[in-house]
Amino acid sequence: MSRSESAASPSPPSGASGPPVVVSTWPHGLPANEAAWAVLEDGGTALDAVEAGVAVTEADPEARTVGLGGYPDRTGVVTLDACIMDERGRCGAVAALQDILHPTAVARAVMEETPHVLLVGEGARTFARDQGFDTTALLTDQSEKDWREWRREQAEGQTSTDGARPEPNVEKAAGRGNHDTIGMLALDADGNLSGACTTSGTKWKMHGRVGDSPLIGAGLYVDNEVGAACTTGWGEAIVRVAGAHLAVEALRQGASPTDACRRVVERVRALPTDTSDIQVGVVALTPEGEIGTYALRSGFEAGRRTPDAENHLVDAGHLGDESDPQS
Ligand code: SD4
Repeated sequence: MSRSESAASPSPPSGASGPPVVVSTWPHGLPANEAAWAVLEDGGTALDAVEAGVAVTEADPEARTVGLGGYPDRTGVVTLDACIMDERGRCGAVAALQDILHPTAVARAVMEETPHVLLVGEGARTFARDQGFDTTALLTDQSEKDWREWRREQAEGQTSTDGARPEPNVEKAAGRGNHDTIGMLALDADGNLSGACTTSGTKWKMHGRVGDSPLIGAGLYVDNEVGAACTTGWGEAIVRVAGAHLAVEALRQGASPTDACRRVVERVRALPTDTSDIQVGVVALTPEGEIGTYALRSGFEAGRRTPDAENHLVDAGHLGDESDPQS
């Protein structure tokens, strides 16, 4: 038995409840789920539900790596990544987008109004403005203060630019920290799946850096026949295993949603790079309404709302790691 198998935590129950269902990453997913649930309960589509859900987090200045109030990059600029995908395999995304409060809505406009999938940087911003999106100053006083503090520590040699690499885990008690990306998956009453993923990325990232979150197949993938998956955590690792697509393909091969998510983090663990100081979390949802979630290490939770269960957090199973004090 391998070290990770012997130390792995048990898989949490994820039973199918039937539609509608909404599931999302981290504790801040709970208020986002409520907004998505209101759409689903009203007979709305999964696509509308995920857009409405993640918009709550995008507008929340306390969610420190999503939208308004997100940590800036190392030049002090907040840049946002987001994507959305529906039951027909349609998808849209934006990356390194500045000054727009709801990047997921812009991603949806890319999907619906252009022949493209991904717009980046100034092109994405111009497109958003052309589509009627207002500009918003995304750098809050708190984020600017934190950035100035980080720069001061840099100048004093207390941290290196490796500060752009995330701490291993969330500030679990507060549910806030360096891993606040929201990925959301929904199943509507018609049995259709959609998903969205939105983030300001890792804090103090290089200007122009794009993570997994806006990349279809890495941060999000939806296949109405077999299921949907979204990811959170250190994007460079998730991109390298095409995390969300990997989970969906595992579902296609007959894996349970929990096992499908576990396969992703096992592949991350097997990367030929040091993964001892990163976190990766994965969530999957099937057309039957069964959810699964798994993480590289402890501390990852998913918010889940079903017809049978009020909005609640599900503790993800995780691979064991004796070097991780929190595992
Ligand atoms: C990124 N995956 O930009 C995002 C960050 C994240 O929870 O998910 N944090 O790499």
